[in-house]
Amino acid sequence: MRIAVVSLFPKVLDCISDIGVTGKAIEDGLVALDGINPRAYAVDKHGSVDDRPYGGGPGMLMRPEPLKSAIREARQKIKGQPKVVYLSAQGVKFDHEKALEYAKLSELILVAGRYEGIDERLICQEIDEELSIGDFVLSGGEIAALAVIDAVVRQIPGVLGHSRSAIEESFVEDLLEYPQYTRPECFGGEKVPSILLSGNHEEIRRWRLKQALGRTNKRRPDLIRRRAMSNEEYDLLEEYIAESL
Ligand code: 4H7
Repeated sequence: MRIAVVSLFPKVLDCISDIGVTGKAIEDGLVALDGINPRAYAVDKHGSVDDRPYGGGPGMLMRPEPLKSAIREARQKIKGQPKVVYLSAQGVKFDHEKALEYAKLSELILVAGRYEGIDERLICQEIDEELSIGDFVLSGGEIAALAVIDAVVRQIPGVLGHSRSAIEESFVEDLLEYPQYTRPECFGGEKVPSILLSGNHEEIRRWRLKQALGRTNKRRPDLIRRRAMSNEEYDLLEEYIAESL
């Protein structure tokens, strides 16, 4: 997969190209990541990339000409038929399903806005989808782009090892993760739940499923509601609720 990020601060890409799962995916040649800076395509002698909004009001907007040239350059650079995505709080919500959808693409361009955003005509002319990583405001689209790249790259076949892919499946099931423990057995006066030391794999599986159901029900009732539950799961959730009263 070839990914280009159009940003006034392409250096932020170092955060994911140098380390971890994303860094390894690039190293292994599964992902190519490029930053394109609109500053390089400024049309005036001062290199300005912002301007005042028509109609007045606070703040500045990104000038459309350098941004359009940068997106065109990104299209040239990564070739193929890229999906062009603009990160903004006005976008459709990014989630696991979207990550799977994007992971199937072979070319992706992410446009990170600064100032108060971009000219609406540029959105019409160049952007295929406006995408939001959540209901909050960021100072720029870069951090949203990084989050999307990280989540998408993990879903590209071959990026995660087999055992890690299996663990990943859990969110596909619409459940939050169960609590986890490592050594020492007693920490800050609290013991590891004894069932996890029992070696009884069937009981451990049931305990973990029960915890996952219980905390999903408590923290994300929206996820529980849209989920079909087996009889076992229904019983385990009932037990969890009864025990937490
Ligand atoms: C587009 C338009 C994404 C992008 C405006 C980006 C939240 C998300 C941005 C703006 C983003 C998200 C610029 C408006 C900075 C606010 C202070 C960049 N914020 N900004 N202003 N939820 N900000 O995905």
